[in-house]
Amino acid sequence: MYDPLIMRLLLAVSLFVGLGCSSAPPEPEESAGESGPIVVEAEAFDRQTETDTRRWYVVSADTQPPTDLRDVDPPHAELASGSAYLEILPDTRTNHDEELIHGENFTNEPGKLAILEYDLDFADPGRYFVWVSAYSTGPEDNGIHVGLDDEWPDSGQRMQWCEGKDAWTWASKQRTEEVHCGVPGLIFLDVETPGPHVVRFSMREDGFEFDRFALTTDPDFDPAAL
Ligand SMILES: [Ca+2]
Ligand SMILES: [Ca+2]
Ligand SMILES: [Ca+2]
Repeated sequence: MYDPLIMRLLLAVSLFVGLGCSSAPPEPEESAGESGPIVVEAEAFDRQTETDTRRWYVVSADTQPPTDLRDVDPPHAELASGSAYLEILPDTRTNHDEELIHGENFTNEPGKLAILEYDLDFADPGRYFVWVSAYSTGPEDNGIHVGLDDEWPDSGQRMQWCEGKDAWTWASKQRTEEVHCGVPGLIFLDVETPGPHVVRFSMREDGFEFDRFALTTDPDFDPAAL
C-alpha cells in the first residue's frame, strides 16, 4: 500500500517543479478560473468505506489484488501515472450476457458501494469540473460517481467512458438517458467555502480502473496538458 502522505509530498514536489519550469510569469489569481488544476493520484486515497461487497485494490508492479477475486483482464500499471492505480474487485459483470445484480456488481445510486475518500484543501471556492483517468476494456467497467463531503449531487453521478478503450483515458462526461456515452461539461462539484473538504468517489460498475483525477475551475480544461 502506498503511503498517502508520501504520495501527497511527491505530488506537491512535482507541482512545484512544474510551476518552476513554466516560462510564463506568475499571474495573480484574480479568479478561481485562473488557478491551475488540482491533480491527485487515485492510489493516494485517505480512506475507503462501504467495502463489504466490493472494494478498491491497489495494482502496481509490487502490489496485486488477491488472486481469488475475479478479474478477466491483465494489469495495466506499467503505463499508469505513478505506475499504480486502483481497481474495484471482484468484477463479476464484464459484458451484457453476465447477470446484472443491483447493489452488487452495479449501482446507479452514488455513495452505496466502495467509497474512496480524499482529504483536500481548497484555496478557492468555486465550481470544479471533475476529470478522471480510467482504463476500460469492456462495456461494464466504465462508470463511477463522484461527490463532495456528505453530498452526492446530480452533477457527480454516472461519469461515463466510451471512447479510449484499452488505454488510460481522461474523461469528464455524464451518462444521460439520451446520451449513454456521456455529455461533456455536466460533471462538477460546487465548493462553497475555501479550506478542507472531502472528495469522494463511489462505484457504479465493478472492474473500474482508476489512475488519477483532476479538479479544475476551467470549463475548457484540456487534460492533454497534464
Ligand atoms: Ca480488470
Ligand atoms: Ca464490471
Ligand atoms: Ca496512479
